[in-house]
Amino acid sequence: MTALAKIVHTAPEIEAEPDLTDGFHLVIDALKLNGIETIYGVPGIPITDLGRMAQAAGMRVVSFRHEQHAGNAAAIAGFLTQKPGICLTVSAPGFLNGLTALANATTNCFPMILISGSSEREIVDLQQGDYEEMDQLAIAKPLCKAAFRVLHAADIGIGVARAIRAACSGRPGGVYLDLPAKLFSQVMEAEAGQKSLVKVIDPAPAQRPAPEAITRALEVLKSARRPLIVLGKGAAYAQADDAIRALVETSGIPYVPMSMAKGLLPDTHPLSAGAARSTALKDSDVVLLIGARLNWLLSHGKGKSWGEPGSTKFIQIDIEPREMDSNVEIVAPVVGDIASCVQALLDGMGQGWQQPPVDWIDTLKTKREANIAKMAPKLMSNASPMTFHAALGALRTIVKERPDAILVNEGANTLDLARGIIDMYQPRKRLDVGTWGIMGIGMGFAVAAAVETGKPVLCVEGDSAFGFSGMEVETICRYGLPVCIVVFNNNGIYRGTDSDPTGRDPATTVFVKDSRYDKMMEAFGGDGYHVTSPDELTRAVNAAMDSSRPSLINAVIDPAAGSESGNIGSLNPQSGIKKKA
Ligand code: ADP
Ligand code: TPW
Ligand code: MG
Repeated sequence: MTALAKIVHTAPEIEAEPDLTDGFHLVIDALKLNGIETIYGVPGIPITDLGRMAQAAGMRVVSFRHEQHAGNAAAIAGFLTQKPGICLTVSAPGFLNGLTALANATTNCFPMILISGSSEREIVDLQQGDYEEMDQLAIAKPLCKAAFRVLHAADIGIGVARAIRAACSGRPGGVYLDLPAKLFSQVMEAEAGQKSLVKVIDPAPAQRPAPEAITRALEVLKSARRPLIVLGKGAAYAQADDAIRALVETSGIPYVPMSMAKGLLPDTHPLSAGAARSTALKDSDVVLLIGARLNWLLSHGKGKSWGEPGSTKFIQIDIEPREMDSNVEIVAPVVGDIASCVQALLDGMGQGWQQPPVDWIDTLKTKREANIAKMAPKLMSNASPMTFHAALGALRTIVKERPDAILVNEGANTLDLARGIIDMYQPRKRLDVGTWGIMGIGMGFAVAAAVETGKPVLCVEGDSAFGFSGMEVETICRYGLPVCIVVFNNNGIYRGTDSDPTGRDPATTVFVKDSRYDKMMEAFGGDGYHVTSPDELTRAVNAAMDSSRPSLINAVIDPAAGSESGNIGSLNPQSGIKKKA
């Protein structure tokens, strides 16, 4: 049989079959053609082979334990690299697990593509109960920037190209790409397949601001007595680091960084007003927003945080024209990409630029120094159990000594206090809960930060926050990533001291007392540490980071030290029913 088959196959009169390709290979080729080298996901029908083949084709495929964390990894990969991060999931439940991350990416303006396999259209549309049946495209649409479905292998190139362009151009965001199971096995001629692929040229084209917008902005800025620059995570994303630094230093205008913009200029920069934030916002008369929205994080640009109504004029640089006037009037909208807009402002300032009045700079400097001095003793406390401040004082020194490490941070007190206490020195080194204040980004962000940058990662996690993605310590161990997790273990959410008034159950905000999160890391072969003092914490973090091994430090924090909701307790509604005296 074998010999005959061979003869038949090699017989000259039989035409050689053309080389073939299929949906699986075309998806991989389309991503690779566009410089995408990493996929974050969870395997299963119908995308198991896609992951295998991508790995075989030299792509990095990072398999998670839950899609939400793979999605968060993809989202932050997008933020760090300006290329859309890819998350790959199975149909309905896997897709839904990834969707939270896609919506969060869109909310934060991170470019990301969620690629999900889906069930048979004919069955789904007639609601006949297919395996993991769901109209995924319809569900994704309102939650992301754009959503596409590809039905024919010949359209994969265009589908991927559209997804990339939608994710990266203008205001970046999350894109959903629906790939029905049948697509993957569709076959076509390899040559035609290659020709159908599209390399996206200039996925995020420069958008230069109108010259009159720049003139207007400079006029307003010149009129200021107490000007302020607010740098947001859009400014960090834009990778216009040198131009932004030059703008701050040439203009001599003090700046306040939003959380993920910390480090764009070092927090120790003389023009940093971060430690005098309240005074800076309240007393400024002209504010230049660069890649920061006037949302809740900036008190919507009005109210107590901003001084007398109408006393602050806003200039705003943003790529999204509809962002202008979203909360208050923007007297000088500058629509364009941050690199071009900042450069245009710098060019317009020219030689004769007048620095802001000295008394304004001095006011902020005095306030900053007073706030730093007030904080200093708390950071040095050796009390046992540790306070948040004492533990963060130790970590602040470590980050100063290791400025290229990436800091991932989530929790309530653990987040708000770390943001204020830990100075950052380099751009895009602080990754956190972003616009939604979402818990659960920790391990996904940590994995992608390590994979995309090759730098060491330090995660500072509330014990509740860590629990949202804690199972991914196995992923961190499996891939051997240089991630050091510090769990601030105060036995609960905000505090570990609540009790159920009826005495029946644990309070809703507390966890098992004195848990040993370090043992979770040891379970998968990583290193666990258990510390109760700032000195022990310092030694453990240094040892962990020197080893470059997956490590988890269980840092015991005083259960009574935290406050409800961290710094945003004012957003917590209180019962309208007054208690009887
Ligand atoms: P933060 O939370 O740090 O204040 P936001 O997420 O609210 O930051 O704002 C980021 C803003 O940056 C968004 O309005 C987004 O449109 C904008 N943005 C993102 N990338 C760019 C870019 N390259 N050029 C201009 N604006 C950008
Ligand atoms: C997806 C609500 C905000 S902060 C937090 C929760 C549950 C945890 C705070 O406890 P933690 O920090 O991490 O121990 P600490 O230091 O104050 O004790 N679900 C989601 N997102 C949010 N924001 C919540 C719930 C929340
Ligand atoms: Mg806690």
